[in-house]
Amino acid sequence: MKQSALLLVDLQNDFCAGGALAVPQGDSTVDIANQLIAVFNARGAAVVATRDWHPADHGSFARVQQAQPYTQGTLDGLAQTWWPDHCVQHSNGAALHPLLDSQGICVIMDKGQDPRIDSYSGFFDNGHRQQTGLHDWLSQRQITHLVILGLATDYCVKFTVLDALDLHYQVDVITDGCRGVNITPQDSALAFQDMAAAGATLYTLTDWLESHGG
Ligand code: VGL
Ligand code: ZN
Repeated sequence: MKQSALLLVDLQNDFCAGGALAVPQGDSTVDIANQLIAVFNARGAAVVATRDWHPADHGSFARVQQAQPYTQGTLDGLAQTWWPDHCVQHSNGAALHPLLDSQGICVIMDKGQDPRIDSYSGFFDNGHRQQTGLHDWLSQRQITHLVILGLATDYCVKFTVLDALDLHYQVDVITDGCRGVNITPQDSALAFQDMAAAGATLYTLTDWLESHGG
C-alpha cells in the first residue's frame, strides 16, 4: 500500500442500537471495521477514529433550541438539523462501540466541541472555520490515501469524504461499513452518489479486499 490510513467515522454508542441518535443497523458496521483494522494493523498502516464529542449544551441539540428533534433551523448562520442530545463528552453514549477493536486504533480525533457550530466532517467544522488536527496528523505522515467507513452515511461520513477529496486525498469508501440516519429514505443513497460524483471510489468490503490483496 502507498501511505494509506483507515479512517473510522463516529463508531460510537449513541449512533448504535439503544443510543440517543441510533442509526438503523449502525452496529453492523463494527464487524466490517474490525476486519479492516486487522488488515491495516498487519500492514503497519495507520488506523484513525473520529468521535463526535459535544459539550452538554451543544447548539445542535433540539432541547437547547426548544425545537423538535430531526427538524431544521439555523445555527450561527448555517442550516442545521436539530438532533437529540448525543455524544456528550465522557458519557457512555460518546464512547466507541464496545465490540470495536479499539486496541488497533492509533489516534482518536474529536470534533463538535464548539457549542456554536456543528462539525460533521472529521476535518473541519460545518462552516470550515476551524480544523480538527486530522489533516495535520495525516500530512505529517505523508498519508495520501484514505479508506473511510462509519456513521452516519448521510452526515459525518459524507462530509468527511467530501472534505478529504477537497484536500486531495484519494478516497475509498466501504459502503457496507456505513449506515445512514435517513430522515428521508433516500438520503444515504444520495450521499453515496454525491461522494462518488466528487471522486470517491465505492467498494463493498469483499470487493475492496479482493482488489487490495486482503
Ligand atoms: C452525526 C448527526 C449529528 C454523525 C453527528 O456522526 O453522522 N450525525 N452528529
Ligand atoms: Zn453530533
